[in-house]
Amino acid sequence: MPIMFSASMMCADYGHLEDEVRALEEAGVDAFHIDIMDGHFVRNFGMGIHDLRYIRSATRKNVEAHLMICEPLQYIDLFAEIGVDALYVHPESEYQCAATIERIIKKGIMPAIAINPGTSVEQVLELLNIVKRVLVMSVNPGHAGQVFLPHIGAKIEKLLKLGAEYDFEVFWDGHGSVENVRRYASIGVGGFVLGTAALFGKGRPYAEIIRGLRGCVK
Ligand code: S6P
Ligand code: MG
Repeated sequence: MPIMFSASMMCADYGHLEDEVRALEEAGVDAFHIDIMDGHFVRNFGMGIHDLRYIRSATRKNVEAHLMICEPLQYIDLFAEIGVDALYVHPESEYQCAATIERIIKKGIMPAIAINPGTSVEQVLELLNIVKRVLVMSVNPGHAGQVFLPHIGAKIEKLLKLGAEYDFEVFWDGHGSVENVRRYASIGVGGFVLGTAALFGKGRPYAEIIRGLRGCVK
């Protein structure tokens, strides 16, 4: 399976969002990653519904929303109406995460969880039965441009072993550097969210960067 690269749009240049979407599409990113934050679940305000709606209207590529918000169940229908392809919810964000995942499945959206550096595989084990993707946060959620926490390597290895048994893919979010992409793609991580570590603000064309990343995961 080819490795999937998602562009973390909170790192994009908002003064030229349309150009950014076009350039990233032409560069060959597989999906647009939209970080939605509510100022409670994480101490930041990331992207909002208007950003998501615009990016959805601007591309035919997959659009995935990473919900860093408290109690996301009440908003799943809204995200379905906007037309997202995948939804990542945090099990830490509500008591009945399985019910939220059920709702996501019912709406025909790819069900996925994102797990914080402080959350163990054992804490989310039952949810692995009903999700198709697990996004491992290698930084605490809320901000781009952080240093990654190496202890998540052991969690990734555990999840990769369980992936075949439970039928889900393992993706990476947070400091997706060239080095981390090379290393973790080689052991089975199927996709990476790319922010400032590898893709944005580098002063090089996105197409050249994505070509380089694809070259290093062959
Ligand atoms: C963090 C968010 C991420 C970041 C992305 C930034 O809360 O979920 O999607 O935007 O990981 O990447 P980088 O390379 O700047 O750490
Ligand atoms: Mg994210």
